[in-house]
Amino acid sequence: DTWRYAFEEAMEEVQGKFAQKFKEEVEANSDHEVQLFPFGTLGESADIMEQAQSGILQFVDQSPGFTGALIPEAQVFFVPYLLPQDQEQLVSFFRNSKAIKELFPPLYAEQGLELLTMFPEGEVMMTTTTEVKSPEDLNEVKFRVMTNPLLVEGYKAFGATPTPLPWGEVYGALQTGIIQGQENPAFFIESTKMYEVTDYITRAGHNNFTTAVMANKDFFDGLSEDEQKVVQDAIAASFDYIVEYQTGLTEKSLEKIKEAKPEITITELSEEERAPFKATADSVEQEFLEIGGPKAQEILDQMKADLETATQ
Ligand code: 6CS
Repeated sequence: DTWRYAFEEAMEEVQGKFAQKFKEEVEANSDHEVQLFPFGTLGESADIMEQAQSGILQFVDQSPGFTGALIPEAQVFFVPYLLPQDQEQLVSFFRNSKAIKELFPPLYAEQGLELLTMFPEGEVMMTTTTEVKSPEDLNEVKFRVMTNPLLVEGYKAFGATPTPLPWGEVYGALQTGIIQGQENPAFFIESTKMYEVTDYITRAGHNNFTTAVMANKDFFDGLSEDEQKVVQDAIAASFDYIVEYQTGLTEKSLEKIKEAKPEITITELSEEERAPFKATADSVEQEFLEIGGPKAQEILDQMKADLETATQ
């Protein structure tokens, strides 16, 4: 039979590449077909999540940036400067994290979801209509964030006026001046042409974009052990593939942006310039413990232990 899989990005963006690999693996190793639904074909991220929870979809890719509203603990990925910048350390964290492999799955299960994997999509950068070198520069900036309460708190701490919006509204909101900034990895800024409606790209090194792939839990529980293994093997192969696919992608994407818009200003903040942004991390972490649900402390502690192991 046919399994339906929706994601938050276009077919040739990172989530789409992951999904295409998953489809290829499942179809090579079983009699099942996988039908892919890229961004926009079934609605916004919140829509595809509802469809996956209700069983209309068998698989969904939704980022904690949106899931944080549903599973408060998933907001942990928005404590700034928590994840390492180093790609190898980052991947090692995602491969081995006990928080991801053991603590998060029961929280997703409560929402009718089988958490299959989480993976990184690249360093998050701010794109704005005015230059950002310090939190003061964000003072008058209405800054679009994903619909995640902790991300709102994080950008408040950065000095901005956070404006949570679904993805589909972001280009238009920048074009009309409703907002003056947003954040995303370089590949996404390039493919969605965010550089057309903003003039500055700022690398504060505050986060890496995390996403998650899930199955509807009743569907997954109803599969035979062999079928579950086909799914899990396909996920593992897609994880390896997507890590490899992203080698050099950030720099390549920034080059393409410069070609398309030579007048764009791309700034990597110095350690000194990053300091006031980094100084917000403790207060945002405190906020996470308050709004991050009953398991917030346990998740945070385990994440930190996992990160310690990954960065040794
Ligand atoms: O900012 C967003 O909403 C989107 N960013 C990425 C990199 N993927 C999907 C998400 O919807």
